[in-house]
Amino acid sequence: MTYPKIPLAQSIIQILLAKEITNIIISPGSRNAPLTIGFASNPAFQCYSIADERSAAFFALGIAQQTGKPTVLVCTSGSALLNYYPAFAEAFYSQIPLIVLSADRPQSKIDIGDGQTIRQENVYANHSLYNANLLEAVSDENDLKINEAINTAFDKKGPVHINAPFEEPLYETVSELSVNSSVFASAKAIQTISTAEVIESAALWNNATRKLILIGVNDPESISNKTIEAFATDESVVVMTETTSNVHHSSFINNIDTIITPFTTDDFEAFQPEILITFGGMVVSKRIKAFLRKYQPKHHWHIDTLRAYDTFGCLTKHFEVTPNTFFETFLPLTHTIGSDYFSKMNAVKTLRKEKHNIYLSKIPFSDFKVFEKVILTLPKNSQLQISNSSAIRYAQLIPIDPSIEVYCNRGTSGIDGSTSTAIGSAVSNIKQTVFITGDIGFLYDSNALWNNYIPKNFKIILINNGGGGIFRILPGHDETPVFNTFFETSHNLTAEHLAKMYGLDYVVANDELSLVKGLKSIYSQNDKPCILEVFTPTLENNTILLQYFKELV
Ligand SMILES: Cc1ncc(C[n+]2csc(CCOP(=O)(O)OP(=O)(O)O)c2C)c(N)n1
Repeated sequence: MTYPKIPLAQSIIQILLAKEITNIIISPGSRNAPLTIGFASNPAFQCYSIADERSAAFFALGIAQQTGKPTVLVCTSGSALLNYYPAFAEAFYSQIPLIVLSADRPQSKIDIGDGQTIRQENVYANHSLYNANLLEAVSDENDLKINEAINTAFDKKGPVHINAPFEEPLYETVSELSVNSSVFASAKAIQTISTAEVIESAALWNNATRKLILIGVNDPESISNKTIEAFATDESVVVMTETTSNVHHSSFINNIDTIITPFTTDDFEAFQPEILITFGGMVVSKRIKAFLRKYQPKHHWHIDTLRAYDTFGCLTKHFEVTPNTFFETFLPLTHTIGSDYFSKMNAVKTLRKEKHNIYLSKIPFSDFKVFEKVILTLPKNSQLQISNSSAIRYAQLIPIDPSIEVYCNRGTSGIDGSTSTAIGSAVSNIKQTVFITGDIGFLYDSNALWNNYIPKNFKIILINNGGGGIFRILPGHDETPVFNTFFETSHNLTAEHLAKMYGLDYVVANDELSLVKGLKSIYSQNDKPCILEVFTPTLENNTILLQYFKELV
């Protein structure tokens, strides 16, 4: 076996291997040569070469999102590691484990005029769960820091930074290891739930006639069927699921905005919950957030092993266990209470469904129509990756087949890495992956296509509405040159040449007929990844969407 000669590089590689972390994304550089040589020479590691660090980091995020294990990013010194920051922040807020391994010069070479050096230590301090600032010589202290960083990424499900200084020569190798690194297990305590607290909460629950459960970003199949059924059969419980929650039941509300946007003050008052239980990550629906901030529940309990955000300004309890653990303890202590909370909301749901269908059957070709067609024709058991921002919002309005897993970078809601994340996820996932994106997000992250790993069955559905369509939907839209230039960033670009340059199939649709044909065509071939670019009418999309909310009553 070939190993880097530098002992510190050997230590890092050995400890990662001992902890079975094997997905390594390497961006080119010289300072990181000891790490690159070490990882690439060892068949135990699956190494990916991606030149653009911003894209590399989102690609790594996609892999970690699917595997649930930390993915390692390796880069050179200087500005390289700053380009990881968008994905690093996304990983922090989405609770996805990432390990950034940045090569550095020794501290004595920083800020003395040496080339390609910046202050790398603690550079992600605001969003990093652990910063291992290593010293050049191998030591127990270094080993401890490396172990701590990796254990933290696992236990706290988020990004960590290991900064490793290397002095030249960087490319020398040896055939025997010269270090014997120490590996420490995590000291993670098993989380338990206070029985007294659960009994107290169950008593409140049993007397409440209006209980709302709101589920944000969640891994597929993570909530037990028993819990789902218990919610579904309680007439005092309304469950609202976001598309990214990956939780399904026919009695749950999976189109929050469709239900509550037309609400009057009376409707909101009647819907105000006494108890709100939330679990899962970020919530997309702005309207539910605005509602719960204004009509606050008396009790808001969040269930998550790690974090609880006070999103609505009324958080009263954080149960630091998994939802399944919580409900397994909690539900046996509860009983039902007479209530019309569910039936009233269910009547609204039935009405909205009817109006939704009428509206969609009469609208012309537009973003909304395209989302309906695209979502309804997604292959069963596939994985859907969606970009920000109007894409995920449209997707929340259309029912998605429960066999389809849905993901979106909602940690920071950035448009800067959705394509790279989708490709990373597709690489480490055997399911058919479909990625729906807007044009600005797609063009922003076009370097996502610059790698050799895009699976042949990867499909991009690019909805090109000539700019940032979201800004036409948000309040503040005014058809002025300032709006077109600085908000919408209006353009006439297409993906045709990018598709050609990167060897992807390219199909165009610009009306309903060509869309249906295009969708059929992309799903019928799997010998090349492809882009279906759908052109929609810029000036009509927002009017059609905004009118929808008016016709739901
Ligand atoms: C990195 C980053 N920069 C800017 C934004 C603000 N932003 C949100 S959506 C959006 C435009 C997205 O346009 P497009 O991808 O075409 O999608 P559409 O809204 O048309 O569906 C922008 C610039 C962001 N979310 N992330």
